[in-house]
Amino acid sequence: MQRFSALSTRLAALLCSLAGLLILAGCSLNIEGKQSALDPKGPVAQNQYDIFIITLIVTVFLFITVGGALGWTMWKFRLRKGDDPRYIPPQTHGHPLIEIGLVAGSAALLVVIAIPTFGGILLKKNVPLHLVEDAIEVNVVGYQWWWAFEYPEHGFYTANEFVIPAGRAVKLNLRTRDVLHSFWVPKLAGKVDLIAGQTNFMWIKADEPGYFYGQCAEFCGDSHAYMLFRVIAKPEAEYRRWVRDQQRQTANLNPDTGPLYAPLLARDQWAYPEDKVLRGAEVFARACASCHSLNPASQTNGPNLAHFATRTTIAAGWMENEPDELFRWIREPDKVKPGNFMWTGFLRYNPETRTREVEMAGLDYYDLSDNEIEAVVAYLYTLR
Ligand code: HEC
Ligand SMILES: [Cu+2]
Repeated sequence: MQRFSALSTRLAALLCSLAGLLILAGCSLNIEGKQSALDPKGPVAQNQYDIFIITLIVTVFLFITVGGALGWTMWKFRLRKGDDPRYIPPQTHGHPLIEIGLVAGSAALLVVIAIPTFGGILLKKNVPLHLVEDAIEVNVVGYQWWWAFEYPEHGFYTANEFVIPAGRAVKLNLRTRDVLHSFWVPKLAGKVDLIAGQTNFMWIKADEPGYFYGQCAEFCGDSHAYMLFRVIAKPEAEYRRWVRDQQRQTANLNPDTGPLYAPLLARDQWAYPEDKVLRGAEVFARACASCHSLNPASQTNGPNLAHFATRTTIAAGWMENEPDELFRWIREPDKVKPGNFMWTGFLRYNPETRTREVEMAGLDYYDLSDNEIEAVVAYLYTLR
């Protein structure tokens, strides 16, 4: 019995330290890390950081006073040689001054936390007056497992990355097309959920130009962990140029005036041979256009690809936008992001046959050859 309990104590200690190590492995000591909320780069994130610090100070104060009092009492009233172990010192239970003091003290500490917290909630929901005039507006729509961004004032859509002018407030209207998601760019602001049937608001502002990493922060199905996005803050002039560029058409969308989806980029700027690019346009029309719009002004079931070549990432921030990665993504999107609708297509439940029928076929159905995929990669890089 003795040996068994010694062994089990050791085992428990080992398991605890392993668990502790695992937990620590999830932490980063790099305060400037890509998704660190401890490195605020805008007023909303700064405000939330300040609230965090106030809460931290209050709780550390509580820890030290309560823990200190406990430790001091244990030390002072410890059992000494010659003490009678049955002796019970006089009790203070029911001492009104101490009890009222403790209740009032705790309440006061809660108020210290509550005031800046309520202030922070109000701040986050409404762009402050001095920033309202210059603010831009972006509609954010969450899909399983990617993001659409619409610029309603300029009439175009983009996906998974959006550009904002540094120094100006950006009002975000958050909606979802399917399940709950949560919009989170740690360096610019805390999380706000995207909830079906309603629009939530928040605003962000990047003080300086920068490249900010975002992430869906509400479990939303198979590929939730791969539902990333980027916010790119640019100086005013570059932002304006970007907006102008994004409004431009990049492919010939009119079947009457030319071959379907012929690229509009000048031929001498194509990075691939002509026959490959034109074959790619055909593949796109056949296997991709049902889900992807090449018109910057319209949004369909998949990410808008009108300016795909100007983006830095693929697959909602999960891969770099470069040819090998793009090839792999089109060849096996289900391996990159499990459950992905680009592979499975969109199904619809038919109540009559009581089965799920294919409403829009995915790449699993099209079974593209490597040649066709290379061609469509060549074509996609003309969409600038
Ligand atoms: C059944 C609909 C569907 C079809 C068909 C389809 N896609 Fe997609 N595509 C999607 C969806 C949905 C996503 C978003 C996937 C994700 O990140 O979760 C996507 C993502 C992408 C992306 C990444 C975009 C980004 O910004 O992250 C590219 C590039 C792409 N598709 C290219 C293609 C090409 C090329 C074809 C044709 C060969 C094609 N897709 C066919 C639905 C489709
Ligand atoms: Cu999500």
